Amino acid sequence: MNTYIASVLDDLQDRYPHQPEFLQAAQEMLPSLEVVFERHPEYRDSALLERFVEPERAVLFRVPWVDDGGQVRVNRGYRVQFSSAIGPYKGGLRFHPSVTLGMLKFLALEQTLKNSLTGLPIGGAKGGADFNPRAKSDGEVMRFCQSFMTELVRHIGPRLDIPAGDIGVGAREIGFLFGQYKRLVARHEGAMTGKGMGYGGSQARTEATGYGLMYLVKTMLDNHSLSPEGMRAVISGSGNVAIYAAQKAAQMGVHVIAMSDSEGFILDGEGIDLSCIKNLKLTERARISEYPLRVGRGNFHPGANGIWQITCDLALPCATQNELDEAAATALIRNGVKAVAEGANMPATLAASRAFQDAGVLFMPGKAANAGGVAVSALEMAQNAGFTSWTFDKVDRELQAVMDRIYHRVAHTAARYGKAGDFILGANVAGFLQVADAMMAQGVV
Ligand code: NDP
Ligand code: 2IT
Repeated sequence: MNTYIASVLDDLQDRYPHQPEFLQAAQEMLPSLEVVFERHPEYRDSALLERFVEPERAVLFRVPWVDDGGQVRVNRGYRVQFSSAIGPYKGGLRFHPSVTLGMLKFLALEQTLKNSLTGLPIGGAKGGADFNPRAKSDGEVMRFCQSFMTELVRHIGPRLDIPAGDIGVGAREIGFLFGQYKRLVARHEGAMTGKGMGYGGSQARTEATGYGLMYLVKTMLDNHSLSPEGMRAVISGSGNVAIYAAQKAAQMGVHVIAMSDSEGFILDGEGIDLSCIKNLKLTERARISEYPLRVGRGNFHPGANGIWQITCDLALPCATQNELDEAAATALIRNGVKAVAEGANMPATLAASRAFQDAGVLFMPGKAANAGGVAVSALEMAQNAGFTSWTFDKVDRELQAVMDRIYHRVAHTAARYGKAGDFILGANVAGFLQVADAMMAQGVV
């Protein structure tokens, strides 16, 4: 590795030893940029990489709230505003007990390059709290969201920073958060995306990440003389991304035979009954283990990671980071997987993604594959700013066009830098170049 990049990575390791996910994301990203720094010595002269790897701003705040028993609880809330080089800060909020500043720095760094890849004018951010919405009443979730927004409101706005959903933040949470935002600023404005259709949301935002993932997978397969039709797919997770990836996959003739949640996976050789999954996970907030009882077929297996032992053509990790390790990758390769595309952010470990590439398996990293969600968020911002709303078909067409452009941008960049087929390098370089050029144009800020 080039000594400049190695020294920036070493510095990060010394400074942030307690932020393993952030270091992992930097280790995946920075080596790809070697080819860029060889061609652009001026970047180094202006310490571009040292500036790029530090968030422009990160806020950390306490979130006090009262549970149904009258007890006062305290969580930690965050917003990491990583880069505003190409547009206002944009990225989701995650509510999960595992959330830390380091995790959100990794997600905000990924988001910065992802948002750049969409070709839309959005910078990168991420936020959230170590709050677990599971098993909380609607009233408790509402009070938590109101307290969280009472602080966050100082840091966001339609031209400043526009949060959205992520793990643990869906339609219910966005509604409560937006309601409190509106009450505090006394304006109905597009400071959040993923809003409900009746109050400023966009058609197709709910479906966008999963649908976009499958649009990009289809383009990738088409460009390698393959077709999704008739393929068997395994999709981890059963949340927003996984459900709509499964729905679009089924529409494309893919047989989705397995899905999961954090406790285990279901295998149904006849094809997953998605209406049952939607009822269980979205409406009832129940466990996926109930699926076999409800539909009268399929089996539940405890342990989420076992899903990667299933023989399939297409593997779509759509749950969380580091859910697919090297052993899982080896099993998938041995069982003949043809393509892997990340619906989640960094679900494959570094060793797993290298194993796929070494074995000649098509591998598309999350910052390209799951960019459809934030792309439609940007379209929601455009609709809000224009006081208008577009039809489902219009948004869906735009989404398909964005995903098609992303695939070609990633593939062409990899080829242009002498690494045809290396979509990790293609995505990192293509995403970085636009941010870097914007930073150079704006001086030392
Ligand atoms: P949801 O909260 O809707 O669903 C998350 C799913 O992943 C659930 O099935 C959950 O299981 C499972 N899961 C969560 N944590 C773990 C864990 N530690 N181990 C195993 N399984 C886990 O989130 P989303 O579908 O929105 O997000 C999924 C992934 O996609 C995340 O990586 C997110 O960052 C990424 N993403 C999301 C976008 C969006 O628009 N929502 C856009 C782009 C990427 P359980 O029900 O048991 O908790
Ligand atoms: O990881 C992601 O891209 C998201 N959670 C969506 C972000 C957004 O602003 O729509």
